[in-house]
Amino acid sequence: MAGEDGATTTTLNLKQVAICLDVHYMTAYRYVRQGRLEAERDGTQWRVPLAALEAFRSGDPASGSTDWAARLERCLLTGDEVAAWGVVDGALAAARTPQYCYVEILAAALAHIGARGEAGELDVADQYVATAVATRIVARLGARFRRPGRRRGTLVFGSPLGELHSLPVALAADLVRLEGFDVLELGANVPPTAFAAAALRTPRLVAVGIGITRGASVPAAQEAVDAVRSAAPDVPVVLGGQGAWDPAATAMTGVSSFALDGSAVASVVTAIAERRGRARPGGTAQRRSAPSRSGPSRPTSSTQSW
Ligand code: B12
Repeated sequence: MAGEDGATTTTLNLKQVAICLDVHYMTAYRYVRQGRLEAERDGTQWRVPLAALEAFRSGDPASGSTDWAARLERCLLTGDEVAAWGVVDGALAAARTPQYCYVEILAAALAHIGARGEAGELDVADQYVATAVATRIVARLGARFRRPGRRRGTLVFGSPLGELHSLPVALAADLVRLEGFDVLELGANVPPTAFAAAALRTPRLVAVGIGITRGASVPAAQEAVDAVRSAAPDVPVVLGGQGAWDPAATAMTGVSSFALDGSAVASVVTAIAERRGRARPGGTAQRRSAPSRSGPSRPTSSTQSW
């Protein structure tokens, strides 16, 4: 297609897109804001690649309405909260569950942003922009994880000193809330003493969950585990997050369960609660042995009786 200066152009502005699609300018704008039509920001303007317009016109599902994670990723990177929520809202309207939105859409989009950052395609500012929008999405979507009715006990969740990845713990906490548990969230960069104090003062405590996203956080996580163990020896400690995959995590002591991904979180916590429920009438639950692991270097999402 020829631009105003006669040169060949590979992108169109929204007015041109509206003409091509035979829709109002505002409709074309809405397609972009909803993430349905791929576009790049150029100063104050949106530019739509011709290939994206063709994909939109042909209804190609890979670039159209169903690739939620890719659409959300674009909105996260442009810092567009309204459009980002539009994608999540669209997924909910298409009968995707809140868990699906977290694990298959939001976490997938963030993982892809991380991979692109590692490949040098994005810079570190992109991660911060994406995080700011993702945090607001979690705040809005989080309400859907609250369940009325009988409570199954409380968990204390946080990330240890030096670990600044707070989003993964926030998502994990909501996934557990959906199962009828309450979660006291401490956030990120939490000192060992705060984990211990929270464990001591929380009624109906099921477990303490420590989240690490980097292998470098294993020593800090160990200090947190030790602090909880010495303050409240009977309380199970769950290690969760991507950092729990690190080989160094397999050498940690005092960890009763690992929850390595979003799909494991709820089942691991439920298994602990059920065991503790059974153990209570007969007295205090006792620690038995180290948690089971499988595979040469990676712990499985597993639980161990206490
Ligand atoms: C967003 C982000 C950031 C944000 C964090 C903001 C925040 N408030 O959380 C900022 C920009 C601050 C950041 C900083 C850094 N980051 Co960063 N970050 C990411 C990114 C893109 C997304 C993380 C995320 O939220 N994922 C989504 C969550 C939901 O998925 P998840 O982690 O798998 O969590 C699920 C399960 O693991 C489990 N779970 C998680 N936690 C817990 C806890 C418990 C108790 C339980 C039971 C379960 C559980 O349930 C979750 C729900 O499904 C990742 C990329 C990636 N692959 O994830 C990089 C990534 C984690 N960062 C990385 C790095 C290197 C850094 C920095 C060192 C440098 C940098 N790039 O800026 C610093 C370190 C800061 C520090 N000291 O901690 C690397 C880590 C590599 C490694 N293995 O060590 C990654 C993988 C990027 C990459 N590919 O290089 N980061």
